[in-house]
Amino acid sequence: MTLPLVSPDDIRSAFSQAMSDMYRQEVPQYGDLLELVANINRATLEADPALADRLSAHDETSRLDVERHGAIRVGTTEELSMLRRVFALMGMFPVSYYDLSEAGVPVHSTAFRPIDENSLKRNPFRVFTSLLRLELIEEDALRRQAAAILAERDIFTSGARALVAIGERQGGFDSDQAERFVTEILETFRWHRDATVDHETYQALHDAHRLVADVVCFRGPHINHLTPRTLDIDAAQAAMPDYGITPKAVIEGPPRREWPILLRQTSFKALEESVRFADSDGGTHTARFGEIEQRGVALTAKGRALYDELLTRSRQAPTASDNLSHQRQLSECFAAFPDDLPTLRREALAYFRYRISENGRQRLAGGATAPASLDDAMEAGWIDATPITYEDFLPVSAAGIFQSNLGDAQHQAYASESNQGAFELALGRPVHDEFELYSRLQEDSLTRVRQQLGLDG
Ligand code: OOG
Ligand code: NI
Repeated sequence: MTLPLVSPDDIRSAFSQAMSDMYRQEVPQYGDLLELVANINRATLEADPALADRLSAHDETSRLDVERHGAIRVGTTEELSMLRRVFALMGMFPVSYYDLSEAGVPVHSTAFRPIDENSLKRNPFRVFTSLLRLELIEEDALRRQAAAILAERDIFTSGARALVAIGERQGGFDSDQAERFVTEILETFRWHRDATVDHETYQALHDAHRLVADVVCFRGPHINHLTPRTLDIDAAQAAMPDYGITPKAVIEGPPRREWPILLRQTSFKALEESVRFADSDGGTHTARFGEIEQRGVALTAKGRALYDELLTRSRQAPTASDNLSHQRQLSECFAAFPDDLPTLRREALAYFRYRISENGRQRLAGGATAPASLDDAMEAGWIDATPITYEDFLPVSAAGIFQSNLGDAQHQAYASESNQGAFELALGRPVHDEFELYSRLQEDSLTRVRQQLGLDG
């Protein structure tokens, strides 16, 4: 007899909760961050009933309470491809390629996340996953040494490896296996204060780049932050000191808008933690930090191009180091970006989810005939269009987050090409294109509306 299989959505939810519980134990400030964000979200929803209605009409209120993303950094192609298999069993798939080498960080990355509508609604847990680019370590001997150290470790427990094989063979897990899977996989993300190398080796790798030491010198890819989602990041940034947290200087990403776009992020400085080296020497290492994000509407390729252009323009002006002036500067540049839903939609700058409005539903029930085209139905109020939430990351912001947690030393851009091909080879499959995913969500919603209104293609 075979037991029924548990939904990958349930496994992802259980894993995300277990990770959060573990991280709260490891980094008590993370608990303060959760409390701050819960308080801000409650106050924001109370002060803005229209926002509260919109979120609950789309079942987004429940996902908000469990929503977070984490980040890890791995050292080898085998580690990356095994993670891909692990995440697939939780319904998480690699979306987008991010090249951070341009920003002086020797990694390239993807984000594992759910991709279909119901899974996103249930729990959109994401993990930003970076692969160290050893080839960017200049010194031959050090590069070879780093590779040799990495070759020695296994970041997965033998139980985890066995369960992945079982899960793939069965096409999922029964509930007992799912529970064990979560427990075993959690071990990969745990913090180890014992480094695998002596102090001198750590220092040499650290001197090459602090990130190299972080990836190479420990037993596993400790989760380095878990980020809750706030509905008002300006309020969160302002409240951080009240909770004993010092935020990074500026909020990354677009400025505050009537209709938030993409992703805005802030973080607090990495903790300096004591570690023990293999030669019993003691020292410190900074790896883990805190971050808060606010998510807005996903932009089309056209909208994204405009975002990138305006962001580049704002960065050409002398950059302000305090957040208020930075935000003022940004807002001035972003005045050129439309900030009302009809224009965002008409100019195809953002993605929308369409559905029959309450009004349309009543008219249908009353026997009225729907307008002959979608545009007419839209115009006549039969259809609601709501922004589709951005589920991904922004490379410039990610670079800013990496940097503010790598100490204040600025790193030169690496003179290397971005290398999506090599990344996908390491991963064992191509990454999904985020624009295709959003566009499919939009198209699917339109198809449903057309069917309901009896309009043809
Ligand atoms: C990842 C930094 C990127 C984000 O939210 O943009 C990131 C890392 O530090 O490993 O998490
Ligand atoms: Ni992050």
